[in-house]
Amino acid sequence: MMQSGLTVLPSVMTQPLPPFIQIAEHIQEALYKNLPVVALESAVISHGMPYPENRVTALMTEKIIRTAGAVPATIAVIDGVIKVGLTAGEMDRLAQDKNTLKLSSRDVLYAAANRLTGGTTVAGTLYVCRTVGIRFFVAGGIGGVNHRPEHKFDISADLLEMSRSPVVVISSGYEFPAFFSRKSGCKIPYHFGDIDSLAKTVHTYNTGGYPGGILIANPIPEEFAQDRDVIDAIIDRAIDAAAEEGISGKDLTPYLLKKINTDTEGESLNANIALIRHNADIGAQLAARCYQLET
Ligand code: PSU
Repeated sequence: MMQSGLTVLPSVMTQPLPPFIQIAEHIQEALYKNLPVVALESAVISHGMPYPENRVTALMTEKIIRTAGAVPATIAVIDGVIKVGLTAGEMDRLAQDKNTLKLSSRDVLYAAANRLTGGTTVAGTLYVCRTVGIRFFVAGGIGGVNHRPEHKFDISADLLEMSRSPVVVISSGYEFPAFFSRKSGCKIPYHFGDIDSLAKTVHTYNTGGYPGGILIANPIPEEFAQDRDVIDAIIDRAIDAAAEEGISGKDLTPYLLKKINTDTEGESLNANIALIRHNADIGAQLAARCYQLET
């Protein structure tokens, strides 16, 4: 994973960044001082939720991370500049402008080269985290393998990037916990009941030279969890509709989220907001605890 603990400064401090990557000053300072910085993706703002819930949730998520003792860093590409930390105006633009792009890892530098604007997916955000030395990252959901490969075999770049980025990702899953429901029927290799035991293990990976990332699958809070059979049937119908309309690739997840939200009469959006907030709280506490263990 990342090299060993405290003595290692993030790569941002040891090599100059190209001019098209800009880190907000307070985040640069936090990285320099080795304070816990937690990245946030922005495709969830541009493509994952409707306005104004997307904007409200993004701001609230940053606040939760601050309250839990870490520094939030929302990442996006604005007019060709890869921004680590957004201004309120930039956040507004991503939330409201319907023409922004959804940027996976392969797309981020294309957007930079061509002065485009877009929200970064988990994969796109991980690429930036790796480049600037951010080690913790909170997301709502990750991309996965299309439920039914017979329609169109589709594997999200999120999975590849997580395997090769030395970053701890806190999300409510795709498999294991299954995003809207707390269980998926798939087994998870390790289970942690509290932040301290999780932090000890993450710290050991961080200092032990592990070359890949760690995915922390944090189940959706009980009161917002959907009945698995009910939500699976709704998701199945949405996948069928997508296949009928010829929707695939990067358009699939936004299409499904929208359709599932309509079909659950807004309940899935409430669930999505609740789980992101919960992930932000757990992720920031974990980052803060891991940084304490390093000092
Ligand atoms: N799942 C959600 N909400 C989201 C996404 C996934 O519940 O907003 C977004 C994330 O940005 C994720 C991306 O990284 O979709 C995955 O898209 P794709 O499968 O096209 O890689």
